[in-house]
Amino acid sequence: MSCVGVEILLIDSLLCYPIKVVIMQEEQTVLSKLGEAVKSFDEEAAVEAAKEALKIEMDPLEAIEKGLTKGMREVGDLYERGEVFIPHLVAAAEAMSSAIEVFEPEILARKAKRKVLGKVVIGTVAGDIHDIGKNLVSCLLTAAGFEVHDVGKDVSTEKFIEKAKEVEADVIGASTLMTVTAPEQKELADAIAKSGLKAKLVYIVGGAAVTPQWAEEIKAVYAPDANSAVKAIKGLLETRK
Ligand code: B1M
Repeated sequence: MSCVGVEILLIDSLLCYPIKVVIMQEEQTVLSKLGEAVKSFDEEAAVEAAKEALKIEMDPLEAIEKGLTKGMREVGDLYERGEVFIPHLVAAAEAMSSAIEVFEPEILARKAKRKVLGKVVIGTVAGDIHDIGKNLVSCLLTAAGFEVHDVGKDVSTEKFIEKAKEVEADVIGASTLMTVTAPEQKELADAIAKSGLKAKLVYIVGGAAVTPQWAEEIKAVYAPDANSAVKAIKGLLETRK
């Protein structure tokens, strides 16, 4: 590269550096607003902060993970320490869900237009009504090009199997956030084994109560978050063709 070229590059990066810093500061402010809105159970503020995030063209997933989810984890910790109670959890969940609704169209707009990558049946296991994380996984899978059949929360093993047979699923995904309901994932694993469903079917589990060890024990695939769930499913379906 000529000296003039190097000079232009240098000037360019010197000029861009302050702009990048300003953008990062803006993003940090919005992330704090998202987290604070969830922690203060403020649905309106959460929606406003989500709209602000979109306005400054933040990655919606980053905003959800580093803003909303971070705030929700802190609320969960306060609940565990007896500093907030169920109505607070409900209000925090409502704030988070409403903000996610603002992000969803943007996430889905990024959907690649190509043939369906596979059919996924997903739900939260019987006895468990936590569905924010599961909804996020559903949304990302849809955006990635999967045909998603979301059977909802508190779903019996029979309903998972019935739906998977009906749609000829390639994947069953089960979410759970509570240790008391984690055994439902094992029940589902056993039912899948006996069901006569596709031999190459991928069974994937996730949720705050799930560990890689538990997934291994029940012979399921583990994903710690929505993004890795999409990556794992894509990779496995590709290799199992
Ligand atoms: Co409850 N709750 N809650 N709760 N709640 C937890 C889970 C808890 C850890 C709180 C605590 O004690 N610290 C605790 C469980 C303890 C345990 O078993 N270890 C708990 C409890 C005890 C309860 C009740 C029993 C309380 C009561 O009534 N006494 C009750 C349960 C009722 C029932 O289900 N039968 C209850 C109720 C509720 C609300 C209804 C008030 C509300 C849920 C609202 C809703 O979901 N619509 C609620 C909330 C909000 C929480 C916390 C605070 C936050 C959960 C959340 O939405 N996180 C939670 C504390 C915590 O998790 N630290 C807590 C944000 C979400 C994005 O994360 O769902 O983990 P998460 O999803 C992640 C990953 O896990 C992953 O991807 C997502 C991120 O990308 N993932 C998957 C999730 N599913 C996946 C599936 C996959 C792959 C990845 O493949 C299929």
